[in-house]
Amino acid sequence: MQSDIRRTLLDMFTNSEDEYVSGQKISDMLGCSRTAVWKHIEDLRKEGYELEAVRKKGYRIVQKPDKVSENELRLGLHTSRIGQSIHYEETVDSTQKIAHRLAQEGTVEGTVVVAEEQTAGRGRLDRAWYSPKHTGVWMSIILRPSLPPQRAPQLTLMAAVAVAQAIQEVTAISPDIKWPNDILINGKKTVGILTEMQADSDRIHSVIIGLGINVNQQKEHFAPAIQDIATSLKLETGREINRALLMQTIFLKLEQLYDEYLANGFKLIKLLWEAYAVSIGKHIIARTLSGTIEGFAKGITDDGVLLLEDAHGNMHQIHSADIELARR
Ligand code: BTX
Repeated sequence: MQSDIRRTLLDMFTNSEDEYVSGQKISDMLGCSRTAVWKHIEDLRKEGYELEAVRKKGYRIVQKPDKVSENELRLGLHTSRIGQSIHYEETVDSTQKIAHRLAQEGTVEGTVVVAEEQTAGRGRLDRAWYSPKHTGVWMSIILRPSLPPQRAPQLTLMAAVAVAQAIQEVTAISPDIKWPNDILINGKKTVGILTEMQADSDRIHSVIIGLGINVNQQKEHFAPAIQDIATSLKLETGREINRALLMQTIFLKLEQLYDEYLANGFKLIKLLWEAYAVSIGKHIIARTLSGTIEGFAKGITDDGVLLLEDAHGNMHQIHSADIELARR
């Protein structure tokens, strides 16, 4: 099927929500015969869409295939920027790498790079991120805020809130956020966020938010080294989660928070972040590149920096670290 016909059809089904779309309407919109409409519907079925046809009413999509390609993400997408441009590949080394190149080439804000599998997914500090095929969401989102680079950490926290809200909406589980970028369920890592940017000394050109979300993995899908520290949404809910729906929900939450952030600053996002945070108001150990500090996590600053008070009452500002709860 031609991609513009597919796109018009999927948009039509999106705009009609759960209503049936009549064969006549489709044939008018596409400017083709009713027989051709039937053929296009059959093509969608072959791609894995489950379509219901009811006499005198028309067609309705009952289920879409569990892929995260552009078609599946377009059907039901309600954003105006984030996710409007999708770069999809079956297998990549790292979506961050492709996103960096697209950002350099001037791609539009809100462009999303997504893959079914990553062979060299990256975490922070060049750690590996396991991204097995068809089981998770491995994507990079490009934003272009006109801001000084010091404010970029706020965008990591914003992304964490958007993902936490989306998980809550789709699965009814309220996840925890561990500063700065882990999303945990029952103490196990479900999401990792890697924020990188292209900037000069006073202005951000683009921020690339890499999101790795464990969605439908079973325990044996995880490498032995992380089986005890990682979990997936399926393991926690006991049911398969539609990855495209989860992504669309993230796009919408992120766009709403980003608009709020650009209009009114970090205030509301900080409050929302604090409501999900498990690491604040507790004794923690922070491992930074320059050493380990133990103390009481007082909160985050307006810049998204972690404030840690040690046993001598000294206050430390932590910009980047791995943290864990101290046993006391
Ligand atoms: P991080 O450095 O906080 O976490 C990396 C650590 O997490 C690893 O050292 C390992 O212990 C553990 N880990 C690795 N894979 C998984 C997994 N699937 N689930 C749970 N724990 C795991 C977090 O870094 C940032 C990860 C961002 C990944 C996204 S995916 C899309 C984009 N492309 C890309 O290459 N990276 C980002």
